[in-house]
Amino acid sequence: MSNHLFDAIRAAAPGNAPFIRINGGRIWTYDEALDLSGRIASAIGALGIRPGDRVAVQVEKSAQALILYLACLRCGAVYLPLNTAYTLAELDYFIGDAEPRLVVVSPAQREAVATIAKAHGAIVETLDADGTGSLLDLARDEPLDFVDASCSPDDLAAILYTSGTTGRSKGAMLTHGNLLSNATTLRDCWRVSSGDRLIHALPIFHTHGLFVATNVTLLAGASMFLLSKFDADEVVALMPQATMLMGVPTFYVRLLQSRRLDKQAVANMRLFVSGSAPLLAETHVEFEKRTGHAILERYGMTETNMNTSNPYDGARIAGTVGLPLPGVTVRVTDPATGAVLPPDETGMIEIKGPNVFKGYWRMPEKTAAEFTSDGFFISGDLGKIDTDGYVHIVGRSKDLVISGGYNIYPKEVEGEIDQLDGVVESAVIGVPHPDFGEGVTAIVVRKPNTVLDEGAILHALHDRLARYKQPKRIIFAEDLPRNAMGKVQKNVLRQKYADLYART
Ligand code: MCA
Ligand code: AMP
Repeated sequence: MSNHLFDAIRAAAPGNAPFIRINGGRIWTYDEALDLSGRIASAIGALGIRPGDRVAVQVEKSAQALILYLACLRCGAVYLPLNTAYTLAELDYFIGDAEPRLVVVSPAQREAVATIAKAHGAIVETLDADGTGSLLDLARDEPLDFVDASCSPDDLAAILYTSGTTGRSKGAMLTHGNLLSNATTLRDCWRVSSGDRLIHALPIFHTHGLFVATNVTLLAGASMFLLSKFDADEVVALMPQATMLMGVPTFYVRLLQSRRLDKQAVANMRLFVSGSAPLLAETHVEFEKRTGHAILERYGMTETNMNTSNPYDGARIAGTVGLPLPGVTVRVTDPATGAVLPPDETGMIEIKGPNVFKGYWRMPEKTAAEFTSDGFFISGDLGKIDTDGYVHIVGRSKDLVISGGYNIYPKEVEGEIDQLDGVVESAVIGVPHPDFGEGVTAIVVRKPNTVLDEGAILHALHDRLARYKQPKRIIFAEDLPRNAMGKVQKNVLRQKYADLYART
């Protein structure tokens, strides 16, 4: 019996060497982490979870939470991580759509989530930020000799929900083969080895923190400092003991605001990686000036894992996302005709390779619509490939805001605002924000004589939308600009409010 991804993780695990270092706390060796993953896998099996069943997990970041991910791989369950910022209303959708057999939440959430879970036929267990909880209680008495489920490259390892451009969020189905091939490629391209120590300050419910950071560390037998969240001072203080950092652009913007960041602080660091949102060229340039390190920018998506990366050796060019990864084909096509465009011409970025997902969970039509007839995934990102082969992202054809590395789907926010009494309509846009890259902003048209203000709208959204999706500003307007077809011209609004969050 072989388990495609976990066998590779096990083979790379350097026994008694450290895997997870909790800052100021305990060290988990590989042996300890793998032992506990076996016990949790056993406990999950005893709860009746079978290969292919979904296990939804909305828990704070901890070593045990990462070990739970490994446990799911080992028992062939499909791991479904959920942002801790999601409200109960959002959770209800994910649980209803994915139909997990087991939902793991923090003890404080148990009662509230149990009602939702029960309605969808799922059981609930708990895991707290300190690693305690009912799931770990069950795992404690399980034997160590867990037999891993057999999983082929095509079997599902995880479902990650991604903001949909039409309708609700879609579950991207990632296979063992997708995850193993991409992490192996990144490990090799970025020369990650057992001597590396990664500063892990990303959340573990998205591709970046879960697959890029964690799988690459595991497949290199390296170790990581697991931080509960990003804090610039804490990260700078750790650098002398670490060798790598992976982050979203907001990390680098905030690091540059720390006076402690200088050449001496980074003397032991080997690599700084950025992704999930565009890194401003000025951040790249300023970071290099201050530290001597050129940030390595790469480009990925939930559906595809990583597609391109600036080179480890060779020019890391500011404002580009680098070259297609080995085994991944990237092309740019004319959005109207589908014809492949020559270098330097801008069009739709399309991707093909072992990294590309299996499809959207229970949405065969949506899946088919996102692929070309020759099997390329249509990214929704607009870009070009220059004559040196570097990919440049110049915009998005999908209506999406990326704030601090989190994606926000404007339609979802507009839908919530439009439901409110006194609202005629709304348009949600992203405009430049000095910290988050883009700031979610709502332009709202009110009915005449309505006393609806910014505070009332934000209050109404509080229990409906995760905090990061809520507009940073709400602007009231008489009407929305429309083109001849009646479509709201968001580009006009983006231009009009471009300086809304400008540094003063
Ligand atoms: C927190 N807030 C945010 C965000 N994060 N608002 C907008 N956008 C955000 N990203 C809210 C908080 O709830 C808080 O609200 C207020 O903003 C200020 O919080 P602050 O303390 O500044 O935030 P933080 O806790 O420091 O978090 C900022 C962060 C964090 C460190 C940038 O958002 C983060 O870790 N982002 C990484 C996301 C990520 O991993 N993306 C990868 C997705 P209030 O105080 O009013 O309650 S994977 C992906 O995109 C693809 C596949 C790829 O290529 O990697
Ligand atoms: P997600 O929905 O989390 O999968 O986000 C994927 C999207 O993030 C991509 O389609 C891009 O629009 C964006 N993205 C990821 N990495 C980069 C990058 N390095 N530069 C610009 N955009 C990026």
